[in-house]
Amino acid sequence: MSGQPALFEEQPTGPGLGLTLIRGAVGVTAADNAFAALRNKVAWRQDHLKMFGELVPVPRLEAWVADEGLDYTYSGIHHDPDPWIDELVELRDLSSSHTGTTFNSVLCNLYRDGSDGVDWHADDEPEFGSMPIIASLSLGATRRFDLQRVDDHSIKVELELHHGDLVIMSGTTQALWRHRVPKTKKLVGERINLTFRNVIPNPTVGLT
Ligand SMILES: O=C(O)CCC(=O)C(=O)O
Ligand SMILES: [Mn+2]
Repeated sequence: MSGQPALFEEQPTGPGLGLTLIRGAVGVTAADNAFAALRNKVAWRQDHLKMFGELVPVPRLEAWVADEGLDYTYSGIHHDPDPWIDELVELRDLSSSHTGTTFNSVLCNLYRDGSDGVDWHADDEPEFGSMPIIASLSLGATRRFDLQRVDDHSIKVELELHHGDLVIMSGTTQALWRHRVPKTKKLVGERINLTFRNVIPNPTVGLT
């Protein structure tokens, strides 16, 4: 035995789906340490969504960490980024080594229990470009991750994401598919998910 974590690569397929799943991209001990550090150090905050004129809390805690000067709107709110911390830099660079691309930002989600989740959506904001490569790293409790074609909900992929698994979404995944982490009645512990993204800075900035 080499002591290296076992890497199992899976490639779920579907029309227009660009998805690679690397099981155990982060080994168990490193994933345990990363979870504990991020749980403590990330400035987790509760955001709210406006629904039918009322502000409702989103069912998870979030943080947006990025290079200085980038900004982003999520959950309907415009955010200035929090600064990078060492553990996120390390996981960002590990994710980059799997995609062969660089990331200048990460959206961090903390699902406290089964009543937290994220509803159907695509990460298709214009600031990510038309065919974004997004690397999504899971730490902590196992949760389901569902994808379905936007134009035909019967075309779907359902995955269980475990501690240390890395999902890479690319190509037309954000344009033609949507994804979610469903709430569950099962007793589940805390889960942290990091989605590394590359924000293309506003191209008009600096132009005269
Ligand atoms: O928690 C996950 O696995 C997915 C999170 C997600 O889709 C997002 O942050 O945009
Ligand atoms: Mn997403």
